This record gives sequence, structure tokens and C-alpha cells, in this order.
Amino acid sequence: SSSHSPDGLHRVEKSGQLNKTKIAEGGRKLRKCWASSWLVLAGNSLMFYKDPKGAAAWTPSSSRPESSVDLRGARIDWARDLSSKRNVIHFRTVTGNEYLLQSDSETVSQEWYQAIKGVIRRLVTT
Ligand code: I3S
Repeated sequence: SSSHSPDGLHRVEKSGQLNKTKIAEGGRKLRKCWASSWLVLAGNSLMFYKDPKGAAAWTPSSSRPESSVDLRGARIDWARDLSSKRNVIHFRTVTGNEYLLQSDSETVSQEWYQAIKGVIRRLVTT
């Protein structure tokens, strides 16, 4: 597809709903607070939007992200001992912000893992 982010410059690589909790801010551990979130992967950013509750798909002009993280130098792994949930992605920014991203669908989690990892890899060489 050829949709664009609000700045019109970056192609949206992927968007969709995942369960999310931030677990660290600047290296400081946070208490988990799982919530559904709408994610948009575009350019060098992963953006978190209020979950549109599946009713309408996210559109580029519909809203501003609640938060956004820079994927440059970020790391992604499968969370092992960080949650009792299944298919949990552990995502860390260079600034020490850490998130868990989860779907009950293994396929959905796998697709997000590969997409985010692909952007992180691409940014290493640009
Ligand atoms: O790492 P934890 O402490 O087992 O995470 C659980 C807590 O965040 C829990 O909330 P309370 O601290 O209010 O009990 C959540 O309800 C659980 O979902 C968290 O564990 P999971 O394994 O779901 O990430």
C-alpha cells in the first residue's frame, strides 16, 4: 500500500492493534500497565495511537500519536521471563525506554517482530 504518515514523507510500513505496556523509562523500571494500542511503523519511528477499537482503521490524518519512539539503535527480542503472556516482544530504545508488545496471535506478533526488526536493521546502514 502507499499510505503516508502525517508529515507526508514516510511510507507506512505497518499498522495495527497490539497490547502494549511500557516497562522502563530512561532505564528506570516502571510498573506494568497493559492496554490495547494502535501502532504505526513509518520512517524511523514507531508511533503509538489511542486504539480505535477496531471499528475504523487508522488513517494518516485522523490523529496525533500519543507517543512515538525513534528506532535508530533500538533493540528487539522475544521477551522470555518478562511476562506470563504469550508472543511477547521486548522492545528497547537507545534512551532506555522499554516496552512489551503482545498479541494472542503468534502470526500477528511474528509479523510485527519482523517488521520492526527490518526497520532497525535498515537504519543501521542509513
Ligand atoms: O511482571 P508482573 O508484576 O507479574 O506483571 C503483572 C502485573 O502488572 C499485573 O498487575 P498488578 O501488578 O496490578 O497485579 C498485571 O495484571 C499482569 O498482567 C502483569 O503480568 P503479565 O504476566 O500479564 O505481563
